[in-house]
Amino acid sequence: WKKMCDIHFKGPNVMITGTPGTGKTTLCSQLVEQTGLNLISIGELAKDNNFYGEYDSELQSYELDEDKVIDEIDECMKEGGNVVDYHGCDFFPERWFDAVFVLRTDNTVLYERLEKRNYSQRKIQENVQCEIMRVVLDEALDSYKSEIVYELESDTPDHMEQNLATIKNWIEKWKSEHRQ
Ligand code: DAT
Repeated sequence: WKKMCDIHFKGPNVMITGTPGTGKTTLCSQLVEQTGLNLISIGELAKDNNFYGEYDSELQSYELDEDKVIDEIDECMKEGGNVVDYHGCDFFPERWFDAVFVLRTDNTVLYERLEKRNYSQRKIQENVQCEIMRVVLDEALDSYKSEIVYELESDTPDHMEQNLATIKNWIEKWKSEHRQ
């Protein structure tokens, strides 16, 4: 009985994280289309519900009201079967996730992607620095057991295809191990 309760009955919860521009949105949209899992984009959720705190002039963006985000999606996460897309991962309850995939991109490639977004030079530099310093990967490794953290290279369309296949395989394996 205890074991049954520990299992997310709709499937695993998967986190897709990485510096802005590494390909989370693109990957997640294909992943949910191909697996039927439920997409939770934390950025969209915050925008739709105005889950914002103070304006951070350094980062040129609003701080996220993390408590409101957690309250809003906790029930859904308890049931399982979700793909969560966000550029940070340290404030979520550790128990939510069965796997955390961290997308990584070469600095030159990332720079070019962010330039196309009309970000200011400062914001581009900050994000590229964040990627060089592997901030999000370290955050994932500090917040979750290393066995569930996977680093995926996301520089080219071929990488995107490979990453999709890797994550889909991981989901199938999880389901077979949990008899779903
Ligand atoms: P994120 O959601 O992490 O900010 P995105 O999915 O919006 O990133 O991708 C940013 C841009 O880069 C978008 O134009 C698609 C492109 N891109 C992302 N991953 C890629 C990859 N592996 N190969 C080629 N282009 C990619």
